[in-house]
Amino acid sequence: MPTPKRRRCFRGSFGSRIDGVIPECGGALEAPVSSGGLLVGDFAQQSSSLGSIRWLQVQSAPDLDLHSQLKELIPEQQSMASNVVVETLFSICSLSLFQERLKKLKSDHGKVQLGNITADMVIGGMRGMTGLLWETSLLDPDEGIRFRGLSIPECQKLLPGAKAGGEPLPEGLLWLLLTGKVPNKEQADGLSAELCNRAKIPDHVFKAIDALPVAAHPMTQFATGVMALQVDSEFQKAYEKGMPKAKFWEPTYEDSMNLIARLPTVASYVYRRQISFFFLFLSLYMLTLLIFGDLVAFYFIRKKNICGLPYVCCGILFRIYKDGGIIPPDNSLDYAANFSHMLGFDDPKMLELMRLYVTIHSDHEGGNVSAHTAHLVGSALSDPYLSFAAALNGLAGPLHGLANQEVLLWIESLVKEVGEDITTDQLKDYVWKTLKSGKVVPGYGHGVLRKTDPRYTCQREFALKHLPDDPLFKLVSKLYEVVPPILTELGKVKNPWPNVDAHSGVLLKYFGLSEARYFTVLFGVSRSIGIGSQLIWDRALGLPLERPKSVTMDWLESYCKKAA
Ligand code: AMX
Repeated sequence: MPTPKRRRCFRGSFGSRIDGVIPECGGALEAPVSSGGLLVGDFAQQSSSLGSIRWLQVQSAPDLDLHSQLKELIPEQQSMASNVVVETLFSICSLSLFQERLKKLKSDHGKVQLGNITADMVIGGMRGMTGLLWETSLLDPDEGIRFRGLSIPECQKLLPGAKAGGEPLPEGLLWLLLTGKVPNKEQADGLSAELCNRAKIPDHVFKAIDALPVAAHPMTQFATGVMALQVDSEFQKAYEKGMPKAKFWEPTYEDSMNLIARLPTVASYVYRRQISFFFLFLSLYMLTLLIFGDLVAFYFIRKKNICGLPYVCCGILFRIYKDGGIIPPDNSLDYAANFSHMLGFDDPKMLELMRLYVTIHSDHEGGNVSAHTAHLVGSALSDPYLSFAAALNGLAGPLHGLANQEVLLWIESLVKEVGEDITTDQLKDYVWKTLKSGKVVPGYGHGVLRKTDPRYTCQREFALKHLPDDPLFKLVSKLYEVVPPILTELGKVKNPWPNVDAHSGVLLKYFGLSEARYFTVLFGVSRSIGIGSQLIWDRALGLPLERPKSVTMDWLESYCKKAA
């Protein structure tokens, strides 16, 4: 294999150079992106707020595929660091540096305190308690997410798009999350092709989904599909046969890549089998009309007797939403475009939206419910399918991923109640009514963020570019003015600003994807990219079983009394 052209620079927490050949480590973000594998964008990754590591992002060498790049990064000898040869290897091999760093961190600084754990934190859902390693992304309360050091605007600028200046390809982000390097277009395209090749779904997966009623929530259907995919887990097979710990990452890589590749097909199957209740009702009426005549049909509908034969017939006739049947993949398309195509949306702007959507929803550091769940379950050496299915069940909660569904339903009920031409006062009344009824304003607030979510901002920019006159977009913009002051006035909300979910629904609806109950599935497909990448690193770094300590109220009370 030819030696890759690559330049790297690592700096340890103490400013010392660990490896690399670039003396001028503070390079330019503005460097033009070129194809061909030379360094395109050397720039210092923003150091974490803890000031741990600065890692220069470099474009990947063109002559290595993703697996080879990872294989080069991840040595097989993680657990043999005392061996001199391996130590030498560590010094030239970047992932070895991570492993060595981790070991050194533990041995040199294992006792350093990262903050005080207060009783508030224990009672309050562990907010602000640093307790997880998550390599792929880091969330700053004010600035928002950085994927391997890159902010969303930087990703939009540096990651390859389907066309020049277009939205980033999620394949590029996957590459970035896994390797820490910005891929070139050729590498991103190669990864698209690899994901296509991995996207074959065994028939039992569809049968498992079909066993559920079509009215089951799409997230239930989706998680069922993921559990059915687990039958093919490479990790489980390899673990049953027996493999050294240093090898764990390899079948985890296979499973994660297969999972990411297969999810769009499973998710679009779930979408295409959704019944539109309007169509169901219409079909029921028409069929009953056909069989029993006008009056009987009227009787059925009045009595809402939609069980039995008419229901089954209509279910068969209209079980597929948009009556298009299952759309096969188009392997000439990239990951997000193919997903959109399989859902039934081929408008080039919708394809761009899907690229942006999948990219920005992919990862949000490790503490959020879905990411943390996957990390926790994976720490028991449950394979990526099991870990990700668990994550999906967390994502399906209304305070987390289901918020995108809630936002559109909330906006639609507002429009139904007041109309699209709504005054600011009417909007304020509606928000207060929501709060007074004991509900949260969906799409606003966050467990970590304290400013407007940059994922909201980039969707807003997309809307300003592609659908500036859409009435629902205008309504979303108006809500941006009205909601934060009201939430601030409540006095208890720590972040009155919109999050990612406040915007996504109206964009999807604009392009025809209007079934709000389905939205969280899209979020789930995207989240597999971050979760899958981190699971590979969890196993590569040999991270242990997660097992925090819990206490009882009695224990906490008596401890606090003694401490006072
Ligand atoms: N509307 C009404 N009340 C809100 C609120 C909102 N949007 N956001 C926070 N609050 C309330 C909380 O319910 C809490 O009330 P309580 O003390 O009576 O229980 C109080 O303000 C303090 O909460 P917080 O510390 O500001 O937030 P948190 O970390 O406890 O919760 C979140 C964060 C996201 C669950 C919350 O802001 C919320 O419920 N938002 C609406 C749902 C939503 O949009 N979720 C999506 C988040 C992003 C994602 O994961 N996809």
